[in-house]
Amino acid sequence: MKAVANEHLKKWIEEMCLLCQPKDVQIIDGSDEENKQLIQKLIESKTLVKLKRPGSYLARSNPEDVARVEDRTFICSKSSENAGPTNNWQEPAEIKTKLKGLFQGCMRGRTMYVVPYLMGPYGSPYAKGAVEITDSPYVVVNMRLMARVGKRAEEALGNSEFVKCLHSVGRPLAADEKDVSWPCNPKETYIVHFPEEREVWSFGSGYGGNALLNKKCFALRLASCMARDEGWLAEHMLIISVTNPEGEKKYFTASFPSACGKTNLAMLSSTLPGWKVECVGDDIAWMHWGKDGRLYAVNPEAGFFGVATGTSMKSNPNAMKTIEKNAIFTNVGLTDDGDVWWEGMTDVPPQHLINWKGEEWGQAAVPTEKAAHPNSRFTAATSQCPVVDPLYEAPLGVPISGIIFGGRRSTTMPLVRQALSWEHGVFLGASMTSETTAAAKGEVGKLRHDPFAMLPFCGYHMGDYFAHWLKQKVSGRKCPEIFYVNWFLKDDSGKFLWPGFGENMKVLKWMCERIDGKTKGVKTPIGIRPEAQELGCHPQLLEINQESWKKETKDLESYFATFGKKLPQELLEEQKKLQKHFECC
Ligand code: GTP
Ligand code: SPV
Ligand code: MN
Repeated sequence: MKAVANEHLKKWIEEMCLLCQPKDVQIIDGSDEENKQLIQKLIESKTLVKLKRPGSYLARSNPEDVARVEDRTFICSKSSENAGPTNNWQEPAEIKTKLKGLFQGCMRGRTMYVVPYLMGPYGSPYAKGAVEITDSPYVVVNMRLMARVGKRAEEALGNSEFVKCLHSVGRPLAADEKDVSWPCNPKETYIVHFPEEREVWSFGSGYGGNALLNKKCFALRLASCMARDEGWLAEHMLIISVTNPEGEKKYFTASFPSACGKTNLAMLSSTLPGWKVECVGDDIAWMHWGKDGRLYAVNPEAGFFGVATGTSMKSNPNAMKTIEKNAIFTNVGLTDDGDVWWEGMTDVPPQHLINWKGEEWGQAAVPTEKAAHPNSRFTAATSQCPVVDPLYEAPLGVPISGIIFGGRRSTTMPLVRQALSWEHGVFLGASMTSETTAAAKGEVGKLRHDPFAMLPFCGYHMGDYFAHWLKQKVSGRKCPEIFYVNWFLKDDSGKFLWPGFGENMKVLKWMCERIDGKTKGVKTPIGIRPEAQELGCHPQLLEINQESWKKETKDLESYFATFGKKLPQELLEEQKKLQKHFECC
C-alpha cells in the first residue's frame, strides 16, 4: 500500500481496515494505468462488458439493485428535530452500533479502495475534499468520470479534515468462494448520513446515488447542512448559459426532481435560430454570493450520471455525442454488434439483443421485458459534452440571472410563469409537486410533494431549509428572478401537450426577455405568464383551472401544516393568499 500524507486519512484507513478486514488496500491515484487495471479486473469478474464504442463498457446490476432506495436512507443528526418530518431518522449512536456490526468483516476477500476526491473545480475556494472508502471497483471507475479523483485531490486535502464516505456492497467473500458479477445485499441496505460528523456510511447497494457517495450523499445531503451553517446553497440543480442572437449570455439554474428533465435541459439543442444553450452542470449546483451581490454557481461534479432510457439523437443529440466514447453504461441492452440500445434511442428497435437482465431479447423472445431498465444510466465526463460552457470550471462559478423550478405534472401546472417576488419564488419552490419516476425504488407516476426537488436530498429540517432560502434576500444583493415550468402537461388521451426538449428554448427566451424587461407578461394570482402567441403555443398550456387550483392550494395547506412551527410565516401567507383567491371565485 502506498503511504498517504494526511494524518486523519492514515488513521481512518487503519480503523476501517480493522473493521472491514479487506484482503488488501489500494490508494487510488487517478492515473490512466490504474484505471486500465481496474477495468481489466471488472471485465474478468464479468461486471463490465467491453463495447464497440471506444473506451466504453456495459454493467448489468443485480435486478434488486437498480435505483436509489429512499426508505433505506437515513439522516442521523443528533436530534430528530433537525432531520425533520421529511427524513428517516435514527438515534446516531444506536445506528452506528448496528452499522459497525454490518461492516465488521464485510470486505473479507475483497480489495478496499481508498478514493480521495474533490467536489468543485481545482483551485476553487468553494471546493471541498472528501475520501470514499469502497470495496466496489465499479464505484471507483464511475467516480473517476464523475468527480475529481486521485493524487491531485489528495494533495488538495493537505492535512485537513475531510468528509468521510464509507461504502461496502455488503457481501464478503469466503476463501474459496467465487464472486458474482454484481455483488450487493438488498435485504440489508442502509444509506446513513451523520451531518454533524460529516460522515456517510453506505451498505448493501452498488448502484448510483446509493454507492457513488460523492453525489447525492455528500454534494447534497451533507453539503446542504454545510451550506446552512456557512450561508450558501447546495441544490439539486442543473446550471446552463443561454445566449441570444446578439451574443448576450445569461446563466440559469434549474431544479426538477429526479428523471424530470435536468440533463435534457442542460444540453438543450435549440430549435430557435441564433439562440443557444451551453452546459455547466446537469444535476447539482453549489451557490455562493459574490462581492458584487450576485449569486454564483459552481458544479461540484466533473461528469454526468444521466438517464439513458429515452435519450436519442432527436431528443438530446448533445448527450448522444457526450457518450460516443469513454462512457460506462449501466442496465441498458447489448446489441449483437457490441453496442448499446435502450427504449427510445431509435424508432426501430434492433431485431435481437441481450437485455439489461442478461436475457435474450427480440421480436419473439421475452416480449414483455424491457431492453433497458427505465432507470438505466450513462456515466461520462463533463469535458466530453460538445456544448460545455467555457466557464464550466471557473473557480468562482458563473453569475446566475434566473432560477427555474419545475416538476412532472400531467395537469394543473401551466407551461411557465414567473414569481412575483423572492418570497413568492421561494413559495413556488416549497410547493413543488411531481409524479414519481424510476430514479427511486417504489411506485412510478404517483403525485407527491417534492419541495425544491430536494425531498430525498435535504440533510436537515425542510422548514429550516425554506427559512434558509428566504434569508438569502438581504439588501445589497441582486436575487435572481424565479420561474416555474412544467414540460409534462397531457391532453385527455395522455399525449404530451408541449413538444418539449429543443422547443423549451422558446420558454428560456421568454425568461431572458422578462429579465431584461423586454416583454411585459400577464399578471395572474399564480405568477406572471407569457401571452400564448409569444411562445406560439396552445392557450391550454397557460390556462389556470380554478377547480384544480382550489384543490391544489387546499392540499398545500395540509402539507405545510406538517412542518408545524418551522414553516416560515412568509410561505404560510403566500399559501393563504392563494387559497382565498381560489375559494372566493
Ligand atoms: P436525474 O439524473 O435522475 O436527476 O434526472 P434528470 O432530471 O436529469 O432527467 P432527464 O433529463 O434525464 O430526463 C428524464 C426523462 O424525462 C427522460 O425520459 C426524458 O426523455 C424526459 N424529458 C426530459 N425533458 C423533457 C421534455 O422537455 N419533455 C418531455 N415530454 N419529456 C422530457
Ligand atoms: C437522481 O436520482 O436524482 C440521480 C441519480 O441523479 S442518482 O445518482 O442515483 O441519485
Ligand atoms: Mn439527480
